[in-house]
Amino acid sequence: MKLPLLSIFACISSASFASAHTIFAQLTADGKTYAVSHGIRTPSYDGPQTNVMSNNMACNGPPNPTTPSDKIISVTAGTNVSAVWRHTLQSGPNDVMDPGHKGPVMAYLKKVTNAKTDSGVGDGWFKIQEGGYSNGKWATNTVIDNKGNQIIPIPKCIPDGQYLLRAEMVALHGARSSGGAQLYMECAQIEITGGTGTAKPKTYSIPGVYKANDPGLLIDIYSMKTTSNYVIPGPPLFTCQ
Ligand SMILES: *[C@@H]1O[C@H](CO)[C@@H](O)[C@H](O)[C@H]1NC(C)=O
Ligand SMILES: [Cu+2]
Repeated sequence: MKLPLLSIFACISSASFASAHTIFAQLTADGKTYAVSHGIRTPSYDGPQTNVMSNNMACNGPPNPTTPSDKIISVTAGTNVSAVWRHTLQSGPNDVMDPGHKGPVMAYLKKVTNAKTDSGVGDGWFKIQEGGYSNGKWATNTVIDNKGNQIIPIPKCIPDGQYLLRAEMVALHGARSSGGAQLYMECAQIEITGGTGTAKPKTYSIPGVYKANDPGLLIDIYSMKTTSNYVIPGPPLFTCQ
């Protein structure tokens, strides 16, 4: 009993200092790490979204005001990119997110006509990366241990063109009650080239991919064992055959 109580206390106390949240702040693609906020709609405040039915589930938004970007980042299909997470836009690699924020990590793509202006709200999204809970370790902690890098494979088989890349981390320390899960997401504006263009991924709407009572979002993580099974929320992962 001691450890869970301590963990709960650590979360409450760190939250009161607002030291806990996180932002997908910059992107590494084709060996280049772009500047913070380059091609990403980053917010000035690092708070979570908690209403899974809100349009702000797509690419963040109020109460976290996001700044548009007029940049589009070129990405080669079939390579890995890295979504770089930071506690604030000024933080370094040792300040990613409070490690008491534990949960799944996911990434989605949406093909768009204009990556600079598309709101991202609605249908068109498919999931390209996910991590959950394995041997007692959460995917969020893997990202923290990896200096904030969320490694995302860009499928080789999809059509070239402009996309929104939505990277997401979910914190479940308060998820024992409905609406208690904290979802952090930003959208990067990318142009994929070199794809084979043959695949037609089944797509989903954001908002819509999550329900407040999904088993992966309404959960008491402090009652879990090392061997517990965790169901990652959202649609199935898309992979090229
Ligand atoms: C992408 O990263 C994964 C590890 O996360 C690695 O196994 C894989 O080989 C990488 N793919 C490429 C194309 O570099
Ligand atoms: Cu937080």
